[in-house]
Amino acid sequence: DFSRIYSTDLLPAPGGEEMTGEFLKELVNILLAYISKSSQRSSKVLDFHHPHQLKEGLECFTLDLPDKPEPLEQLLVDCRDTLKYGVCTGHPRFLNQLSSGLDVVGLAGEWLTSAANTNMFTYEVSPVFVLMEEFLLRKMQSIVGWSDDVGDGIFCPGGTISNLYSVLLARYHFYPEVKTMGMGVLPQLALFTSEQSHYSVKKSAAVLGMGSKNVFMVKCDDSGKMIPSELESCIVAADKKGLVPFYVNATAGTTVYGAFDPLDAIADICQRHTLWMHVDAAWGGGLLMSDRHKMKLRGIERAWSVTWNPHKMMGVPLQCSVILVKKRGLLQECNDFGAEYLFQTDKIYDVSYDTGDKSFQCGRHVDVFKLWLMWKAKGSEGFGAQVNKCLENAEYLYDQLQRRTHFELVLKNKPEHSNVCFWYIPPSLRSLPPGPDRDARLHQVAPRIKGRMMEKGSVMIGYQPLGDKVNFFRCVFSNPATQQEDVDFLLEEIARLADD
Ligand code: ABU
Repeated sequence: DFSRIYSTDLLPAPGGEEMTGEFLKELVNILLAYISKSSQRSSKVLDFHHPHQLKEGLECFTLDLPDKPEPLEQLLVDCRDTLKYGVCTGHPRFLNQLSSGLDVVGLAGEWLTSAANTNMFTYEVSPVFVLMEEFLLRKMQSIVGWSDDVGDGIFCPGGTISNLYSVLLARYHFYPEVKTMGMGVLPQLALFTSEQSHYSVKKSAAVLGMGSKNVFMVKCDDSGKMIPSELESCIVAADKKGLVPFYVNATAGTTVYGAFDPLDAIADICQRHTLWMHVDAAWGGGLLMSDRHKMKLRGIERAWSVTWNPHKMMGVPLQCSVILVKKRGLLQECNDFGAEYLFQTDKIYDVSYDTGDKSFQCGRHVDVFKLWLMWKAKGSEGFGAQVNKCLENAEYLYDQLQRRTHFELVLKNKPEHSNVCFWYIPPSLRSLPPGPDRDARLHQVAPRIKGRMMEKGSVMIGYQPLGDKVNFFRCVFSNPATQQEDVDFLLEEIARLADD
């Protein structure tokens, strides 16, 4: 009974050890019930409420904050309710996002990280985590294919920030004086990325003062891969306009189609024009763990920098993202300001391990431990098997879509990654001829079905329009809990919910 117990009764209060243990055990029970429920197919993926409903408060759940302390009993109820009204991203039928699943060892890693509650900026306060970071970055660099004498990197908050680092570093590599003198020393720079790439490349150009209009969107083929000859034409055209090309982003695993750009051909072009080649492998990087699929990233070893998100295909709890940089020392040179209150040079240990000044953040969360612990638990082979399983699910869905009536694939070829894109054609549209009227009506189908899915809470899958294509479903597999029966359920549920 926690109804008369308050947070002030917990450690570090004298004698608070027993109550702290009881409170944490109760919390573990709540989490265990949640994890167990999340893995049951009979339970809902979500219990949807509109924002105004959650804001107004439901049963005993309110967002209001009190002036007086509340007992631990209420806090435990709040914990339960917070999970109740959230989305079970570990549920086998959560297929909505590139990051999904609930890895128990990863969760344990995150708990330990919070208990340690430290900061990645100096060896002084994070001796073990700093060395783990160095070790894991080297491991990932070697998997990318870089030799031991090159390579650097840092864990950072998500793929967008990793991509931002790549643009920042490329600019600093060519124009180091920008760090002190600012934009005035720069010519009008041009960046290149495919029309299917992540929006973070444009965002990086905007954030770094280069302007999103100076990002050239290179045409892709029908499967969503950048066309190398189009890249070269764009570079030549930008040059003729008086801009200075300096950076190319190639994508290994695009967000919607899961397409892999031809990295070797892009590397040849970058080499010819002396351009920084970045590979955004936020989504596709996980395939490097699989002997069966890693050849899809052939040429990644020629990149100057790489984004890779273990929180996506490798199922590490959010967040866990790295930027790998081939040129050692560049991160430090580009970002360091040597704040004397933090990065003193006369410490008792080798201060090159105070790696925090490589980052443009100051405080930095420890994202490395959960990945390290999961790697120990699975081994590289376990991650490989996990990736293979997700891609097998994608192939199964692709086969089913070909077999079943009233579904249409967006891309005719077998998926390269775990993305499978498709339309469902409801009864009222089946007799309509192709054309603008059918397209306009088909555009409304996926959002309507998705809305019904969310209200029912049975399954979650994403949708979007893309280029000239009206709204279609995008199913992605990164959750090891998902099985073929969930794929069958998804297709049957879509047909059920599509009732006109
Ligand atoms: N680019 C972040 C991931 C987006 C997604 O989960 O669909």
